[in-house]
Amino acid sequence: MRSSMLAALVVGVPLAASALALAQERTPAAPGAEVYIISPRDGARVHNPVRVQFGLKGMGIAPAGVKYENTGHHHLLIDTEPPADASAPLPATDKIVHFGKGQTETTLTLAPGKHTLQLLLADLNHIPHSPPVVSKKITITVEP
Ligand SMILES: [Cu+2]
Repeated sequence: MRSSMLAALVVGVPLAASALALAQERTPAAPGAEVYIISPRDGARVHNPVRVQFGLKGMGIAPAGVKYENTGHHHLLIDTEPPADASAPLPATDKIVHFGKGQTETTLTLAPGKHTLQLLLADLNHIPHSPPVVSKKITITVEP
């Protein structure tokens, strides 16, 4: 009964079926994996250019497109939240910066004032792991 319903779904709604397949392909996070911002510290007052260093424990870094177990690449979320749909590839915007070459630090120029920074690891296809490996969100103040 159940499998015949599923078969009907696959035949009748191929798009939904492929979305389901994609959702099932999420890369598992290594148990206990942790991503964090080494610097700046939460609450820091900084000047441009702002050097941001990325830390990762329990998993490794691989460039985007490279399939290797227990790895991913960093994404820096600037003044934004992680997307609600963690099963979709992260978009590349000025607030979601991909480090697909495997970089572990960057330098930003930000407008003076408060900003939030958060790291989110994602797999070779830019899809967050399951469960997502996401850092604490920090707030920094960029001084003019
Ligand atoms: Cu990416």
